[in-house]
Amino acid sequence: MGRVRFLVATLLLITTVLSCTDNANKPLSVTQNINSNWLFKQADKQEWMPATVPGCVHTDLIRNKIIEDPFYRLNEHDVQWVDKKDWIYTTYINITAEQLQKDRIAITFEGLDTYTDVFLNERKIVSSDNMFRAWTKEVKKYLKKGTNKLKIHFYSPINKGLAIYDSYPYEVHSSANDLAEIGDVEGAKRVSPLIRKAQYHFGWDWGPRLVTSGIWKPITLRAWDDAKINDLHIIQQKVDNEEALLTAEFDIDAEHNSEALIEILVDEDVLFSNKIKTQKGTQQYTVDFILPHPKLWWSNGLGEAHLYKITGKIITAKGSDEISHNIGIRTLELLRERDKYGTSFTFVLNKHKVFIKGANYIPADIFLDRVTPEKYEHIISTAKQCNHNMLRVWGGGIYEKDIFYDLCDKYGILVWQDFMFACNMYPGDKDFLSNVQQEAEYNIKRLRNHPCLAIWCGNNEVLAAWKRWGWEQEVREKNPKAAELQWQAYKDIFLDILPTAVSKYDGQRYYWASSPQSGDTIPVDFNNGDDHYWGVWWGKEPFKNYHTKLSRFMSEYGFQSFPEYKTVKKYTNEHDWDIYSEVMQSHQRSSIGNATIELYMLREYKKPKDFESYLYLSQVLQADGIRQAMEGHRIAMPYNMGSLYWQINDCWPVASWSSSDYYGNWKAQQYFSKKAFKEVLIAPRLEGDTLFTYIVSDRLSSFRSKIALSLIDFEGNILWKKDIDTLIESNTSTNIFGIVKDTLLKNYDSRKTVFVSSISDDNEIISENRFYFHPVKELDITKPHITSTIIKHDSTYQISLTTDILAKNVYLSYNDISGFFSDNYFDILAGDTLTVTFLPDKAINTLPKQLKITTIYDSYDK
Ligand code: BMA
Repeated sequence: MGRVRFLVATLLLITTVLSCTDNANKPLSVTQNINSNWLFKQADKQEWMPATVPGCVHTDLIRNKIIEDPFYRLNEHDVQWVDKKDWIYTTYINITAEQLQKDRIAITFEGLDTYTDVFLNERKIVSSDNMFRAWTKEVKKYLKKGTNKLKIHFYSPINKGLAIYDSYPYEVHSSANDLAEIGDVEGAKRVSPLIRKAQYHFGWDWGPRLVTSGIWKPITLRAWDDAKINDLHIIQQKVDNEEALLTAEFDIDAEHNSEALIEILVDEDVLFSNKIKTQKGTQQYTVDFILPHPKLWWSNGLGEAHLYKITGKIITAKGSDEISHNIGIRTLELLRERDKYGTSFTFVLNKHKVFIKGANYIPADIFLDRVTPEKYEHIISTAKQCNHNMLRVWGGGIYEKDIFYDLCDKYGILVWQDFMFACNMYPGDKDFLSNVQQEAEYNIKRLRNHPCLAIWCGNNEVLAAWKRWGWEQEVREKNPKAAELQWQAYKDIFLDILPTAVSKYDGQRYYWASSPQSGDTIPVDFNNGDDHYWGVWWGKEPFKNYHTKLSRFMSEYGFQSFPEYKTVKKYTNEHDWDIYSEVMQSHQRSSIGNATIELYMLREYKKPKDFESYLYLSQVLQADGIRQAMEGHRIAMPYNMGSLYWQINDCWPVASWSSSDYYGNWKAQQYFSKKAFKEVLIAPRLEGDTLFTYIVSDRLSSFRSKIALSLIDFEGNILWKKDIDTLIESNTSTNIFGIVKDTLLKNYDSRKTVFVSSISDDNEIISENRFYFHPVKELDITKPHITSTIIKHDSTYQISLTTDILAKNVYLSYNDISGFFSDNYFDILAGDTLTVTFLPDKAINTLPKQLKITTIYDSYDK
């Protein structure tokens, strides 16, 4: 492999003979998608059926009516046989004489799930054993003009796993997330850690057990002449407002010792062009270039996420080849500096310390082929609308598809990227480690050009499980040697192979070995590193502990709720409408799930009167609890510099910690997150006997604000009032005002009053918040009379609501029309008018008269 470096002091617009010719726009390669005419069958049966590629066996079986929808009621349990079988997929590829005339032809399988042998015209070309890697094979010599047969034999992942399990020298320790019992696996053996396949497929505490097989990403056949760019890496050497000094690293595979031109284009303009000598084989060419006065890329809320399209191109005597990336010019580092508490954990973007607000993300479907571009768009634009600036791609899922990162680039959503390891120990044999090394190399190279990518993290909770959950001791007591080997494997993978790959292929990004941890091999100590705080939920601690159980960066915390009634109806029938029915319990995978929701619910609210009210109240409960966490984390800045709740989405319809359900419906928590994550937050909070009001500002600059505080009774009478004019400094959390609670409430009934706070900039309210002095069940809430007026406005409807007395957690819905309400689950104070926009999913001529309005009062047994 050769390496040539060009140094360009300034940007020159060079036109050369080669680039002027038609060659510049004549592609050297032809790419064919192998996605049509696929058939599949169970390996030991005769009948072929039509298949969809990319796809998976389960969705093909559903389409062919061999199995029923596994999400409906208990159907999941009836389809567990699928993963014990081998499956064969086949198609014919038509090859033309022109294709065969090309110098070279290669086939790429971007994702095979998981164990396969692939045959082209009955000759084996690939054997795969890792769904996270791509497999490329040069196949010119196997192809002929006309039809060519491609056949993929998928081996049962369970049978393959069992073979490894039985021959492995010790049992690799795993968590109960692997639902081997539901899977009816021989001896309930948990094989998931042994297989490089999405761990959530084997079950999780929010997911079904559906262990898929299939062609989950595209297959392409590429024929080319002369040269091909294998890879283009844009490295940002130095960035400031004056200029960005960039390096483009080309990895080029050339056919001949010859001459060619390489070019860099920025937003279609040629910025650099130079002749090179190609040598047969792979070579690296490195070009330094400057972008003057770059527009910087900012995360959501701080500015525009500006992207430059940067193209690297090679032009030869026969044509050209190119790769383009959307590049955001920015500096980004994780600042870990000593301070009086320990070590900071602060993301610094373009020299600005960013408070991270966002969520954990899991794969958006158990069947990955169902995650359409629209679904990605919906989730990531939800994150944007709700003022998130980061999503964590959690380690039990997949390295996401390119579109996920493209959308995060576009919407300014930073990505915390786990490597795909979660809640299990992992094998340490040579083959496994080499497989992991190649998986890391492939995915780092695939993702490293994305400006959204903020950090690589080795795993989810493996260190915590080993060191804090008692795994190490448990294993050591049974088999000290096995404990030693598993810890060695941990160190090999997470402290050697992965960080080495990150520094080699993506040297500018931070690597963090495990989430949570305080340092390599050091479990959480709260003053260093990140934390997953589960005292609320698992520990049954009260929500108010979110304000005191803090760390430097909260990368997980959460509370469950049920999805809305419409969603529940899709997977149940009316006999199931009890949270403890078999079906509802089966769509609840946390071992303490429904009972824990109920426990917390009865602390805060009165017993719901029926099933539908149960679902509604669970959402209000979750939303209000998690709101307290978000506010607590933000108030605690700069000690704490991040708040990622668990979890933004679901992979099937289920009771879970998600803020939006499987169908993308916003739960109450999604709406509450939008308010709690606003760039400026006002938050009243009781500390001891004093009610304080905090202002948190994420703004880049200071501003003059007007703060209005009042005590109001549920009939709308103002009992006490205070206005404050003050300057809010940029990027701060400030305690702006405090009053002793008993002084404030001296003459009033605390069960009938609410503390109301708002902050305005230029006479526009930018954040408002309420504080109630009791749990909701103790408030003196009576029946509100709410009047609504609805006005059509283009394709949306403006709904204005007023009430005679406090209406708590107003939930709007239509029985027969689905659509999106701009706000929901909100409180309306007596005398206030609140306007919400309704956008129906499909165009409608008239709205049904009956807008359904539910409040806390309606949900109780009277
Ligand atoms: C965290 C996650 C997941 C899990 C969630 C809820 O620990 O990393 O493993 O689903 O908690 O229990």
